[in-house]
Amino acid sequence: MKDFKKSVVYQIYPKSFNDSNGDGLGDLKGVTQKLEYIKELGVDYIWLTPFYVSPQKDNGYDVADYYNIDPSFGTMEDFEEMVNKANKLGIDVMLDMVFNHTSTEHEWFKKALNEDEKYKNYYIFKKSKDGKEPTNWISKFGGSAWQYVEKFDEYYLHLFDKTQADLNWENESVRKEIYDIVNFWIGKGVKGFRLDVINLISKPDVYEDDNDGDGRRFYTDGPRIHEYLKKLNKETFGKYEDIITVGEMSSTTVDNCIKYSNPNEKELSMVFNFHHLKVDYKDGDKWSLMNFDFKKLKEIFSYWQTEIEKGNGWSAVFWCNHDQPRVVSRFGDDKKYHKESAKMLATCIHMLRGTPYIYQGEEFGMTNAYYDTIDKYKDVESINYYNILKENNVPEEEILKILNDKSRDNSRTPMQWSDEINGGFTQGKPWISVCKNYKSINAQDAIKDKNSIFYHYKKLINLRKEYDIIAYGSFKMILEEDENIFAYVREYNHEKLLVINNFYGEEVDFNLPNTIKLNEYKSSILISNYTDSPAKFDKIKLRPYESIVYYLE
Ligand code: TEU
Repeated sequence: MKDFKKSVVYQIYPKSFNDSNGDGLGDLKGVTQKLEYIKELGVDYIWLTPFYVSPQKDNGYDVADYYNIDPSFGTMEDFEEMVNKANKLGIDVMLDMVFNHTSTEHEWFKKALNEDEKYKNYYIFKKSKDGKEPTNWISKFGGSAWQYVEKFDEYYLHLFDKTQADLNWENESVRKEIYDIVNFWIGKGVKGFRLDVINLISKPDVYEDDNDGDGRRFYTDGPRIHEYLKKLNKETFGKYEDIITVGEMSSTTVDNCIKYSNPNEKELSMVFNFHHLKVDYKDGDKWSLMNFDFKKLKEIFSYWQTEIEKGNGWSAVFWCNHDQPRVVSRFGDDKKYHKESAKMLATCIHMLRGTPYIYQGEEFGMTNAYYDTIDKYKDVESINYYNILKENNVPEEEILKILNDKSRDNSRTPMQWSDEINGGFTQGKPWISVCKNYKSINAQDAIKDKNSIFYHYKKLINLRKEYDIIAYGSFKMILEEDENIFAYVREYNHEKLLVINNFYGEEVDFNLPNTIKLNEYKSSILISNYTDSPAKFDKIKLRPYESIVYYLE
């Protein structure tokens, strides 16, 4: 059985991964064709973002039928073939489950609109208040979180797009439907679940205005969340020893995170939190331009690593996913130090305490999209915010700059397989434009070059299998105040790891603090992004983005 602490997960966004039939959209057969490539990297699981029947208003996070495959992605046979082949290669499949909301095209919602009381009670309909929305809550994609339905003279809640209606988890029938869905997919041989925005499912008893924010404090880690997760666990995946789960918990707290992931609580295996990915939000606003706050990044990592460890919880560790800009463009240098910075960032995240997640293309340093016109963007959130910023009279040029940095489409450009047309993603017209740098940044070149980012990731994945300390060691940050270096020590039994990362494109001196006594240890370099990093570590002149891991025993 796989130990999730020693495992690495590879995330696939099927729509942008590989198109097998030339319609411009990636599909499941396309995934199957590339499984050998994934196997070469050495990961244990693939997580696929939603491919269920969906009108695709939010690229599949608006599910209209949880039991069937959207025809644009293929058929159930294609799915089964993919799982079989993956399993033969030793890779397990993790699915993405969207249970906070359904598409308004889901049969349940259609029945609700048809005045079927049973199904109306699957969703959250409320009367208006003083001729206005029931509360002043804001949707995550901009605008009110309530949509008016004239027929009922009521509003329904949608924390995301207005075509994504929130489910009423208070209703036991809804919960039962969800158990059935999860059990159905377990029956198909699925070994993992990523639960979309799962800490938003428990809504408050009373709906009131939020005078200090957008309403999230009322429903994030809501009143019955732990009860719901315990029940879900018991009725579904908790019955099996070999199924892993990860909850997407955007703004959760450390205490809740521990509860979600401490094995005694029987909720989930681990949690994604996003606090470290908000260090370039000016005053908390994603749609702003700001250089990332490095010290804050270090502080957040250190705090979460230490607290989760104390509480015996477990984290998913990651830089990238389908909602985030590309890490090498965001926290590295995707031009002058493309290789060095991509490798440094990889080492930095893989050496933390937690299960690493790699997002397609990250393993060879795919960059942001750098689209220069608004019509290239496809993402509902990006388009909504483009309009909102326009209404606020922000100049077009600045909006495009903001989107260049922040849009979710930065990670959704087609996978760059080769230097062929469309980066080898499709023979047809891709649903979203390919990033222009595919001729120099692609999987084929990375595979050929033994010194590539790809092989650095491969090595990191192998090291985790070989060295227990990477999975189980404790974490302690050193040089807290340093403005260029993020360094930390991991410790397990008699072993230690000293991890040193220069986060900038300039040379910087590393001086091991006197308080850390490492003299009596025998040391060797486990991994580095320069071929000639020094064997001695008490004083080092670190080169741009240099990253070294010393193993001490
Ligand atoms: O995302 C949840 C979420 O809140 C974000 O990461 C969101 O994309 C970001 O805050 C916007 O700034 C999940 C999915 O990963 C995302 O793709 C879906 O759009 C969303 O849920 C709704 O299902």
